[in-house]
Amino acid sequence: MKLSGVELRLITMPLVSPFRTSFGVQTTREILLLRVVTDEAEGWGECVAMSDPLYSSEYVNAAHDVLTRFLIPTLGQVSTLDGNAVAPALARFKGHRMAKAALETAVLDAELRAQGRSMARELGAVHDRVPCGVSVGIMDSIGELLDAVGGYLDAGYLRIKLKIEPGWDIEPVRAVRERFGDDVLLQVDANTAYTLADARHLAGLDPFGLLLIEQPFDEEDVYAHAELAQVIQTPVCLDESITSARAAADAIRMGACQVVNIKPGRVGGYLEARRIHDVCVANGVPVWAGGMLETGIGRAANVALAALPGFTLPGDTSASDRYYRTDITDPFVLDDGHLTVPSGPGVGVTPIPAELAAVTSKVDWLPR
Ligand code: OSB
Ligand code: MG
Repeated sequence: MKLSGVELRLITMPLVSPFRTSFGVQTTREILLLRVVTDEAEGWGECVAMSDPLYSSEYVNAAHDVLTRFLIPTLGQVSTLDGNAVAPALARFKGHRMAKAALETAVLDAELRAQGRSMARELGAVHDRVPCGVSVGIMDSIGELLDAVGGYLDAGYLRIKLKIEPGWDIEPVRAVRERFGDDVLLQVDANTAYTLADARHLAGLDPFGLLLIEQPFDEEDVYAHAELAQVIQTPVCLDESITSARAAADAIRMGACQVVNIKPGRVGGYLEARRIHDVCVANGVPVWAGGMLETGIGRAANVALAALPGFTLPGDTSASDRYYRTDITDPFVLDDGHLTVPSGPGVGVTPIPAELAAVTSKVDWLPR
């Protein structure tokens, strides 16, 4: 393919309810969407960077800047463009994986649409639907948490993930177990809120039969997770620390993770995400699909990835209405706790022009 240009579009979507994690509270989601135009087809990519650099060092305006000044102009120099050509072309620019992932995904989507192939088939999906979990934010009270969890279980979600932080950890887990029983698939996510000095405290989660504890320590503190794994029974899962297939291989070898959360944005794209899946499968490490409050565009690709054989745990692949009253694509709707893997060309969904226009704050067109 030949690149004609890239449209960068900033949208702001209100959340159905505030989402609180150990790093902050969100009431709206600001998102950078890319539309890559080539001589053969168009493709969409959703950048998962958030407004502020609190989950990772990336943030929306930085992604916009690096794409505009470096990544897109460099891609314009690639003579035969396809999904596989993107990462090598951009490799000399350090970091900015979320920005790179969005661009690679949009190019891959264009390539697949031109060929009439689906992202699921391209990645190696083996299921036509995937089981879904939900990420439940930190609440003001245990009562409010139990109402929220009860609502999600009634909606059919097959796994509950509780966000935790110091002061909101053992008691909410105990309360959910007491109210909903030991059969609920339950896990926790600390988003780096603890240090190794909290190891004894975190061992207090052991009696509750959790599937895993996700990223208790700093992104760069990989070895501390290996030490934690020696003193707690709950399996340790990494999210923020896994920035590449190489990082995953190292963490596994170190004993720092018994489970891996795979988020394509965090690792530079779906092709690297698939390599992480392959590394984990080769090491007998189960994986699951994380999420970043995606619109239908990003969600569609995540659901395709989650249909690979190594994704043996339900992911954060929730329905659209977990976060958004109105999605910019046809909404993903839970069916018996599952989402259907899109089978159309590319990611299989396209923004609805009117819905997209309603949430757009800025559009930039970068010709090749
Ligand atoms: O750590 O998985 C995380 C959302 C934003 C940033 C980080 C995380 C999350 C979630 C929600 O837990 C995932 C989702 O439902 O999209
Ligand atoms: Mg996480």
